[in-house]
Amino acid sequence: MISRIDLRGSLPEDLRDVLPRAELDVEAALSRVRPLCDDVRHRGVAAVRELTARLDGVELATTRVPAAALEAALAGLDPAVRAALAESIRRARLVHRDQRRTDTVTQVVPGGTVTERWVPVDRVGLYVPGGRAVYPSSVVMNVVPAQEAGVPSLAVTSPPQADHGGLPHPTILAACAMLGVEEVYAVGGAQAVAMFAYGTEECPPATMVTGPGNVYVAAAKRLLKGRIGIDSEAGPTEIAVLADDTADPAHVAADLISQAEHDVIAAAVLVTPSEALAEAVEKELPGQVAATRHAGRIAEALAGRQSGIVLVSDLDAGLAVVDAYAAEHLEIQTAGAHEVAARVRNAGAIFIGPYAPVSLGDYLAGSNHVLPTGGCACHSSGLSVQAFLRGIHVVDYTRDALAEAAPHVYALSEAEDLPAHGAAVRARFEERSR
Ligand code: HSO
Ligand code: ZN
Repeated sequence: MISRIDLRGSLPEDLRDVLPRAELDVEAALSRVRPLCDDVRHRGVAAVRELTARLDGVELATTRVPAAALEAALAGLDPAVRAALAESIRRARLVHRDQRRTDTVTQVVPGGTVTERWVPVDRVGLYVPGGRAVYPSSVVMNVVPAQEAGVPSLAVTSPPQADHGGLPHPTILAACAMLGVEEVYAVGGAQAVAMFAYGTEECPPATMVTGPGNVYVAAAKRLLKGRIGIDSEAGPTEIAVLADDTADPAHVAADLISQAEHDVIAAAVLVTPSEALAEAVEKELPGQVAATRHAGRIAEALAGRQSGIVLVSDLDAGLAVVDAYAAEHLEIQTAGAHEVAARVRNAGAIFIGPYAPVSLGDYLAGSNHVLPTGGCACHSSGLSVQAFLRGIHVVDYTRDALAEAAPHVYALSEAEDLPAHGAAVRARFEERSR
């Protein structure tokens, strides 16, 4: 059901070559997505409508979801789901509010300051997947940081569902209503990213687009990056669990399964120095998988070459492995889990001990679940307020402070053979001969 990789003994030079990894061939999707984005660029909403009819099988009268549909979705929302979303929003707001930045003023010299001013982007388009992946929780995870960052204009888009009257899934609409998002579009796929990048008659262009999506959404983000800001190209979900003998194999198996549930290409990796735990988890998996609703795709994800149980000689080697893997989600289920977690360098999010499963983070921990995948956690972070802010340096120098810096500017401008740079400063101090 899940393969084993035995790395006991010395670890290979480049660990990343031997570790399982989910792959998403974004390059291959680029050629399919390019003409589609061009079409939206040139023909605007007419192209979006045609593509939606062709790819989603929905004829849109208008791409914008009417306010009445948002209200109706909220009215029809299961009260338990409504309560859960309300609590999810409340906790996420607590965490993301604390991420706000205050401007810092640095006095560099007397009369010379540099202020870092944090300014939210003007307008954000948030992509929420549809189809099989109807995740109102992702609406929360995208909208809350943008709102807490103070983004003044915010639109959500999600693919129209033929079996929901050509609107996005009602739970998505209800989540938007709960978050106070009034501007919602029934557009999915690459055409949604193009709609935000170029704007249409019905949707003003956005400065930035965020949110996970399928390979076509990722390809469109890659293609249009620059024209529009992006968060990241979200790849398939990943969980890594670093565990020892103290971990409960039933919990470890359940957590691996929980993320394998997302997709046949989702990745579930257990890293352990304990052969006994590896065996116990292998024994747990078949029964637990069989008992769950999406057994088919979970079994495929676990058996795929992106998943596996990695045996290591000790916890230090385990830490080296999880750092090289740089998982989107990393659980630490070991003795002294806090100390072990503190040593981790690369992960999108870390879940400590037996009572912090990834699915808590997916919904209700307060942390964000839009996290770097595919090993990007070694250089990127998950979605946060910071993702929607720009730090603008504001330079303020008096005449005296500039005079004091001038000789150094002259020296560097000469060294770089850019004399006009020096001249721009010198001009402030020369008598004008006119
Ligand atoms: N685990 C997914 C997020 C999610 N889980 C949404 C359930 N719903 C990627 O972090
Ligand atoms: Zn999940």
